[in-house]
Amino acid sequence: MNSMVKRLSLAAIGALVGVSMVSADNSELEKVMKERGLTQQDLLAAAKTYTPSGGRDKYIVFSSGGQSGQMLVYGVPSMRILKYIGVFTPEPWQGWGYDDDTKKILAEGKIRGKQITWGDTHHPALSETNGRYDGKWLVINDKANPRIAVIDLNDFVTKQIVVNPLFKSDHGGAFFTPNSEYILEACQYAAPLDNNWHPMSEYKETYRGGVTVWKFDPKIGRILPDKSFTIEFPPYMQDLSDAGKEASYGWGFTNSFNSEMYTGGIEKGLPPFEAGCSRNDTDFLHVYNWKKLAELAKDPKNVKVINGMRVVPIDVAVKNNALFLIPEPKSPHGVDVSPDGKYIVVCGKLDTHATVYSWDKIQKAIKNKDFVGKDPYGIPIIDMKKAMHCQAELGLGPLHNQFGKHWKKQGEIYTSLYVDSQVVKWNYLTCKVEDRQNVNYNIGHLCGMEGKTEDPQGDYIIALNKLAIDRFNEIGPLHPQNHQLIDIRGKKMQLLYDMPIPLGEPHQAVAIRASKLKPEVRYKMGTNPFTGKPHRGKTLAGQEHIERKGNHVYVYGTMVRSHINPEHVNVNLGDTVTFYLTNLERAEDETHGFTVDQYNVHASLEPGKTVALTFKADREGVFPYYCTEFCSALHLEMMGYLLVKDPNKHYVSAK
Ligand code: K7E
Ligand code: RUQ
Ligand code: CUA
Repeated sequence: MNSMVKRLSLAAIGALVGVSMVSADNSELEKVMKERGLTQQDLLAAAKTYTPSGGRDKYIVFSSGGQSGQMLVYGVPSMRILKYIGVFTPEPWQGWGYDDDTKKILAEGKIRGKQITWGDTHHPALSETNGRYDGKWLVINDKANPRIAVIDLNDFVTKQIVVNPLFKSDHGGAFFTPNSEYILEACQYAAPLDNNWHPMSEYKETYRGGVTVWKFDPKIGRILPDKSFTIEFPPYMQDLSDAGKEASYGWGFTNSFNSEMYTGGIEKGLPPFEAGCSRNDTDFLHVYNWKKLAELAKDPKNVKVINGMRVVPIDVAVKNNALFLIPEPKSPHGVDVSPDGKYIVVCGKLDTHATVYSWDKIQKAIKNKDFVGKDPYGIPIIDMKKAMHCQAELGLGPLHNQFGKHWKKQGEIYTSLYVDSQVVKWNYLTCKVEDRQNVNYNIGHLCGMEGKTEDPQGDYIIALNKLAIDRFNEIGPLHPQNHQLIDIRGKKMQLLYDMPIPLGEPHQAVAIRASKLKPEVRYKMGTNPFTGKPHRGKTLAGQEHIERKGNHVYVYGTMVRSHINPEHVNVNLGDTVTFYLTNLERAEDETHGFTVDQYNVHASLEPGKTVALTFKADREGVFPYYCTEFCSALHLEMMGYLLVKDPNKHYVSAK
């Protein structure tokens, strides 16, 4: 270890950790530092992230859970994981996918009749009012099975899943427009928008990309599919998107790669996709006026309806000056609009630059018709030189951007470099690089504190790294991902903390000030969280009973420390059984869980919640049911029996 550790002045440590220390503490601190090999820098980092018991975080991060199809929630700067949210995938603790009401939400995500039980979540977005996070709703996309889910930040529960009826994969969403009027969802891999077979040889004629503009009602927090539409794009492969704001309000920006419209085919002796897709020096940034297109889409003359969704064809968008292309360096990935909407920053995986476009210049170019031609689909291509503000030489593999607090005067922006494994701080007004921070390793997205809103908070950047390699204890060939917290308050960035993410690849995360979130701690008694209304099975103390309607037995039950009422339920083999259960607790965090052994049902009953569990009593026998949360000293006594009797069998009494 270095000599700095050994000979660290005690006064310096005191100053560092911000306490005046008595000498006994000093020797203790020195001892710990020595034992654990900690440097002065480490102590400072610890002091910046350590949160004493009962402490709170300044920011809350909502991270994609990648292939888990879930989301995770953690605090900053402590980097403590607070919650997993079941979204596209069953999550047993929350009963997500194991009780009737959550099964219904998961079933909304069926694609052409098939229940899909996994998701590849990429991009979460928080609802906005005037371009600022309002802390009400959270949405996330599933790339593999193009769907958008809506999560209610009143209880952090998924309330809606909407399937894109046209795309076969999506990537460049979900992104809210500045007043949460719409959610943008861009296609990724071009495919026929209908559900029919079309050969690869007809790629240019029948394969398409696009952006679905989902109408969102911020009052009720639901996507309204009937009021949504899709803008047809050529069969370039669309990538990330961002919504314009302030100066560029009403417009959307979506990157694409494969402007070659390459279709591959090694079996035909053609180069593989990755070679064929990146032959051109430039790809296209799609610039479209969603506001105007939303108006146009109201007239049936302007749309074709495919799989029940209105689609604005390319020629209609072009004719109405609502769709343009701008060349961008090849293989672009992230596109991020500055807080005032005046600049659009594009990063290309195969280019060492970030390209800054000026919205002013784009508008002028459109007005003066500074086009270099049209693409094969008739979309005007804006002259790149006329639209560009500057280019910054950043390094290898720039992917994504986030804005800092001093964006306005100093153009403060942070960009991830995938190949170089760095975060670069630079100035998007001058295109000058200011600082670099190595990360471990191969960063994808980075997450600023409200760093993509009109009001970036600065403070921290989180590097969302793809590889952890040697950062943690060995746990076999599959490593966790590594989220690294970086302090950006000083002139130089300082790496503070490594957090392993063992859930899936969290492509993107969004952070909000914790003070903006006001979640409930209990439901109004007997609530169905998915309707917000009293549950059909709501049962209060004294109302417990069992009802039979034909072959269906309904149990109206309650749970409260430390009793399940009723305690015995007798049914016949082959009956359908529905347990309605209400948690009568008012005390914070007095959650009960409920299962019937061997029947694959489970529910989480937070205070005030009513759940429904329906299953077929298809096996004879005696099945204990019990509370699955250790809720009191008499928790193990919180149980009962389901007795399933075969009515056609003659039982001999044992007595
Ligand atoms: Cu860069 Cu899907 Cu946003 Cu992964 S994407 S990193
Ligand atoms: S026990 S009901 Cu092993 Cu303490 Cu958990
Ligand atoms: Cu209720 Cu254990």
